[in-house]
Amino acid sequence: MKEKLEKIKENAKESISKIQNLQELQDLKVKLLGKKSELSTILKGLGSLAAEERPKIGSFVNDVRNEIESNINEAEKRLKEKALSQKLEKEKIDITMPGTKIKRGSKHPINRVIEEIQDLFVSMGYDVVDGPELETDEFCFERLNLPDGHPARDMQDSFYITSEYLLRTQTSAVQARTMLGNTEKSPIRMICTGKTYRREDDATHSHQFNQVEGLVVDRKELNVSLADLKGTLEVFVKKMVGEKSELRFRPSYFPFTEPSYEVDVTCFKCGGKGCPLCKKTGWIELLGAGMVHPNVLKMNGYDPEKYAGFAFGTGIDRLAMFKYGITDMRYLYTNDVRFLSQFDRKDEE
Ligand code: FA5
Repeated sequence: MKEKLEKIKENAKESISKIQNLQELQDLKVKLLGKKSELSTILKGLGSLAAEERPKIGSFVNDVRNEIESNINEAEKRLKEKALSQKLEKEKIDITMPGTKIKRGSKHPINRVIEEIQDLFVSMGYDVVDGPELETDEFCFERLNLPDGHPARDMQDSFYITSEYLLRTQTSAVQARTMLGNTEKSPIRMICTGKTYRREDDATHSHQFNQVEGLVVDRKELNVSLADLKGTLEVFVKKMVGEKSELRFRPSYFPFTEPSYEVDVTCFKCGGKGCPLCKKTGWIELLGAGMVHPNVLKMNGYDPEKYAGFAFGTGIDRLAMFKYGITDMRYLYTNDVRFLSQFDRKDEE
């Protein structure tokens, strides 16, 4: 019997040493130590042995069992380590490989300029107000002293949706809305930035563009004057285009202001010497402005005997062109990443 057990032990040792994976080891364990194994059969048969043989053989069977178990445990440990190192080898990461660059978006130059304008005027105590892009003829023209048939309507080629509704041609529409909406008729100091639309399309004109409108209305005795308008526009333009730029007020015509001016600024390219961009004049037209027309005050609920105001408006796209030296307005709307990425975190530099 002892020989038989010795043989079982030796065979088990050899089989265990040949095992290559944990599943095979598990199957072998069942075969060697399970209920149907040779060892279990011997244990079950101990009762038929002579009484003096039984303890000796019993203890030998246990020794063999312990040894097989310890061989299995060792093999298990070895195979687990092997499996782990195989897994690590397979999942190895080359930390010296260059990473994938994640491209970051950037603020659109128009939005940068809008934010800068809003910050400046808020710091001077202005409110930032909004108005609809789909506007009525009433607010875009009539309440701005431009009745139906007025020749100045031809100055802005409009996109009419119906005979009553159009895509606003100017943010001046928000002037009328603000005055009319202010039921308390308290002083107004507001700017409005937003999209505007006209039937135009070339290097300096887009069918969709952005304007900023400014409006100040206060009691007449406070002397809201052209000097205030001039001072305000000087701060505005110098901040946006550069401290060295000078302003020139040219008498002009807008139906909603009287007197009206077009405001030119020294050419950002040649500094006023004259170049092809400014058509050798040294000046570039930037803004429309003037004192709010008494008719506009009256039509929108302010008594022109008691109130006075000034208004100004300019194209934000044109400001962005000056600020960043962009030569064609259409670049601003083609969404070309090669163009847009040049403005990546420009103002953080
Ligand atoms: C006006 O729109 C007046 N509402 C401005 C104003 C406001 C005058 C308050 C007086 C008081 P104008 O049509 O000139 O004015 O346009 C103002 C600016 O908008 C222009 O100087 C230009 O910068 C910009 N602009 C006009 N048309 C276009 C266009 N098609 N594409 C891009 N910018 C444009």
